[in-house]
Amino acid sequence: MLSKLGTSLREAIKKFLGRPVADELAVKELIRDVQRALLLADVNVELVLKITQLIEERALKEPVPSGFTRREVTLKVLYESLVELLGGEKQPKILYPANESITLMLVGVQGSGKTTTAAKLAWFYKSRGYRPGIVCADTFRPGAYDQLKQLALSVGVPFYGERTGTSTEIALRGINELKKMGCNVIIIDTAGRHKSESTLMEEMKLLSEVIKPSEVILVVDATIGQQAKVQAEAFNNATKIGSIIVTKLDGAAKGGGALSAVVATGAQIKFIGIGEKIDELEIFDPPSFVSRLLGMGDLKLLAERVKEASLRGEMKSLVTGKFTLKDMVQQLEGLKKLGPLRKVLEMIPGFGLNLPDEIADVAQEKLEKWTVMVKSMTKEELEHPEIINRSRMRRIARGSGVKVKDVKELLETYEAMKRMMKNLLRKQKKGRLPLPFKA
Ligand SMILES: Nc1nc2c(ncn2[C@@H]2O[C@H](COP(=O)(O)OP(=O)(O)OP(=O)(O)O)[C@@H](O)[C@H]2O)c(=O)[nH]1
Ligand SMILES: [Mg+2]
Repeated sequence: MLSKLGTSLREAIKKFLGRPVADELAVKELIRDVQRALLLADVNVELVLKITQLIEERALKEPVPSGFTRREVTLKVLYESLVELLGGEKQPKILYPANESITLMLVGVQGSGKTTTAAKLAWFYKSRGYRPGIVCADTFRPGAYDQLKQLALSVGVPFYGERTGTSTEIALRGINELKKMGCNVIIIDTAGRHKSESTLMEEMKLLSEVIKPSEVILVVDATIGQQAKVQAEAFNNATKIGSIIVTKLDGAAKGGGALSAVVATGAQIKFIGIGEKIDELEIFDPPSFVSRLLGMGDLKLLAERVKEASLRGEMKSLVTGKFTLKDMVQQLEGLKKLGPLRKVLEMIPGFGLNLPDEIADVAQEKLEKWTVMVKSMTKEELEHPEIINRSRMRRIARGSGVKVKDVKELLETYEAMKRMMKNLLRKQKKGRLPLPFKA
């Protein structure tokens, strides 16, 4: 699967690891190799430039937490960026409550793999205890009915089709019949062949309006590379695409291009097809996909460890340091760099839960405002915020171009944070504090 891209990325990493130091030169060389690998896999040029520029910046600038090296931070950044390029960490919705009856309508151009995928999906859901059924709503291609019926038989799931008639009526009757038989995942295969592309789109639009499926799934052939974007957009204009299945990733030299192009449209890839056989369908999970691609299962782990270590560093000074107003603003800034604050804090057991919402959700603009306010305070005010009375507040507000209530809010947040720190310290003394603080 994407073996060529995998090989060239692995070679780039090997070369990078062989360098005596991970300096700017080495990072630049790695970036160039990654660029070449992605371009060869037909990833869009602009996309490649954007992502590699980001990798370079982050690899050279991100602080190296103690116990780690620049080399490891660079690999972590490379891993994270590739995951992002392929859709990030968001998990697609695959499983449904058993008491829900869902209909999945597959659409796509001819030969993209809809019929095969319909059978693969039936097999997937059947082996997870669902009761799938398949409807053939392809009335265009002679042989579509028999192909699907045969496949349904081999999977061992109910099939509904009619040799003549209109797709909308057949689909409606099919859904009804299969529901009566107790099916809870109904998969509808549609035509890919048509008089023209516009009549195909019209039929899909009509069909989706009539049967109102739980989800329209676009099936795209990976061998077309970045052209997948055009297809995704065209279908999305006709009927709202819920998610995408990319087929034929086995051996597709342009697979990386297809995946990233689809992701760039904002669509979510649910499954990938990796062969002609019925069980050659996989849930698409960018983190594990990238780990496998790079041939380093532990890269994901490394990324997490680096993140945790920098977090620990930030948190430690937050908890143990003399906690002034200035510290608070600086620390919050530091934490924010590691990711969305709430998410970062959630990673620390026992911390996320206690955190007041106003701190966890603090927006970037607010932090910037706070930074300016802190700069308008005197040294004395910073060390002893309790002396900040109304007139001092007015002066600080004027000096930093904010309202008095903003200054008040900063002070209140500081108080809340300080209280929480005290609690944490107390717990730490009692030895009840979770791991990150003990280090
Ligand atoms: N290697 C490989 N072949 C696949 C995969 N998925 C589908 N195919 C093959 O692609 C060809 C076309 O698949 P179909 O499922 O008939 O495609 P379709 O979209 O239904 O085509 P039309 O009904 O003509 O629109 C078949 O030979 C399948 O075996 C895959 O993941 N890997
Ligand atoms: Mg078909």
